[in-house]
Amino acid sequence: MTVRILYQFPISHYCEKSRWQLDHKGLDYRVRNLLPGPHRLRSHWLARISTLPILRDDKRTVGDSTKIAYYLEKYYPERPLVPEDADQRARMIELEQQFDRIGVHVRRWLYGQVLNRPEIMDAMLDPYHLPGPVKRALVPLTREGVRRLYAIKPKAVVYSEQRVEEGLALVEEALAQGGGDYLVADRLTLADITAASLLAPLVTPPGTPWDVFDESTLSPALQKKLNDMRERPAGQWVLARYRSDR
Ligand SMILES: N[C@@H](CCC(=O)N[C@@H](CS)C(=O)NCC(=O)O)C(=O)O
Repeated sequence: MTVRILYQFPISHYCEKSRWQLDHKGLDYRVRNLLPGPHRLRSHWLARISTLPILRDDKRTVGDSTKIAYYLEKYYPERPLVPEDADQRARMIELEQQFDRIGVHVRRWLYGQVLNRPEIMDAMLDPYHLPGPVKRALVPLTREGVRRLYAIKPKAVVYSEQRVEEGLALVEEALAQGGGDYLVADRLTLADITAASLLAPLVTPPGTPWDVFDESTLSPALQKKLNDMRERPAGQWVLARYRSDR
């Protein structure tokens, strides 16, 4: 039997991208949640990188959600996510790369708004069922680690907000060009999974790891911003993809 393990952080939208693809293909896998920070020992040992997701597929190990994506398409071609048509394929590859870059800005902008909220640290640390004193000791370390690692600084957060806007606009342009439910073809592709999973933390589809806030407790300005994102066509599209394809 093939041993297939996805090393991940449950809250990571890049890990969600790989989970979605594995689920779409109906491949059996187990997830192994690594503790943020110490995860680097394992990730370097497994794939010589510091980020998750990393997929172990029997004897092969692949790190990075995009590399995992093309690896899975190559070795598990059933329910393909790469179009056969050459023009559509080229467009899909381009969009996948663009949304992959936007994912960094989604993360920075959102952490810029909510990193101090306890729900974020709960979502990051609760999967590990740590004893209370250990969790309490890790909360400030993890929060400051995230702040440093992802450059959660006022200027950078403002810049990321613009890039998030561009990401949402890109979904709307692609949909207007194609005229259907999907970004490049008349069915789900890797571009859709990448865009929907990397934008999902903005619109928190029900049941996803980002659905952790009682939004009425957020500032009125942030509530309005999140509502606007959810209501515009790109936000509605992400929610529709979660309802129909996830
Ligand atoms: N390009 C990478 C990005 C993955 C990524 O940024 N993962 C974050 C979590 S969202 C991570 O592992 N951060 C921990 C670190 O950098 O130490 C991919 O697509 O897999």
